[in-house]
Amino acid sequence: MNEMSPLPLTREAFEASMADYRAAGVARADAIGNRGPLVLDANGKLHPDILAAYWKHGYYIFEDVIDAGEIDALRHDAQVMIERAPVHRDAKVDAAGRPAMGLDHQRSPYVFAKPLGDPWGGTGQLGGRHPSKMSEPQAAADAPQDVVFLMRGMCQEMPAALRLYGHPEILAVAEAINGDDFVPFNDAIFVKQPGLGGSVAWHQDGVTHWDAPNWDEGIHGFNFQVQLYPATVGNCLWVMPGSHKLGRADIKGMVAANDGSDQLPGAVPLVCGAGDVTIVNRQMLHGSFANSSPDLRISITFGFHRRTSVLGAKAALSVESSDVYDAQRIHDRAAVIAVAIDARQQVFPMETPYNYKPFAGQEDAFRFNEATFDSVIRDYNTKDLAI
Ligand SMILES: O=C(O)CCC(=O)C(=O)O
Repeated sequence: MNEMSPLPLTREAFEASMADYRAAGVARADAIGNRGPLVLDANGKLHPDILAAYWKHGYYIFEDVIDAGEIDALRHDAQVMIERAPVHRDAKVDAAGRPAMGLDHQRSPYVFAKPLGDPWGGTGQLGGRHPSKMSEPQAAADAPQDVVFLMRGMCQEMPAALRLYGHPEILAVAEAINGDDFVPFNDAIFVKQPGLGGSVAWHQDGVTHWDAPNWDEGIHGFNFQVQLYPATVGNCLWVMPGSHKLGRADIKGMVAANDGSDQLPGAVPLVCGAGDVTIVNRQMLHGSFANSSPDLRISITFGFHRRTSVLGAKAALSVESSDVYDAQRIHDRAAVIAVAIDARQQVFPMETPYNYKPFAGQEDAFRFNEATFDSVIRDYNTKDLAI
């Protein structure tokens, strides 16, 4: 006899089922702390206590890094991208009937999910790194067929995001963690619309270096998330503190041992204000639940690696699988940082620009202008360095 699968929970029942888990997670996060201002010393280096706290727990929340004016510009540009998305995943026009954004991009900027759905859990997508499916509460009867879940290509389509990519304090953190020859990974904007946003099943980001002889807790790099709106306990990212040190997690086994529930014990919610910036180690076990809350979350996510982790590595995740990352490929993708630093400087001339060592002395060749937009920024994400 076939077993009947349980009916999906209503939004209300799903919210109720999360209440105790959320309260316990918040208490655990408060006990750990791991949040505060982004403090650089007189030489522009990240404060060693923050760095130690990051390596200990695998994450850190920097409070109030991006000011209100910059957040407004980012919200505006993100909203334009959302409005210009194809009206559903197979459409060529947006909701207003205009040609959708990105039809001329080599990689489509948009990834869709079903309302409150889990597009990756239990599938082989992205190297099969999301082995277990999340709860999928019932969406409202009038929910759209598809919702924007991820947006890619921000440095090409969002002027404010290109400037963010050159943010001096953010890049100082990347240097502190990965060394001054750090290199980019990729970027993606997670859009969690209220009552509609999909879940991101529990996973670890890194896929290539788990069995490397020189494996350590930093070998797969880390991701920033810049929060454009408050990230609440009802819609935020959850992480498992310390899991970046433990090697590959048996996620299916963990869910099975938890009576099949995706409310994995020990995790903490990364509750943030707008303008806060998180760092999360790419070896951390992390995920987010369907956004049944009334609050929008938009998280601009971009990562960086040690150069040694990437040089000579074979492509993984959503990068063309035949690619091998040689010095030229790294240079071409890292040039986005150099151009972003100049794009930022043109708008914030009073700020001291970040000095990106791999491009020291080449600044004039990588000013932000029409020529470098075409040669460096256009379709830059076909050169992502995913591992
Ligand atoms: O923000 C989220 O909901 C998911 C983020 C995530 O999975 C990632 O950055 O790898």
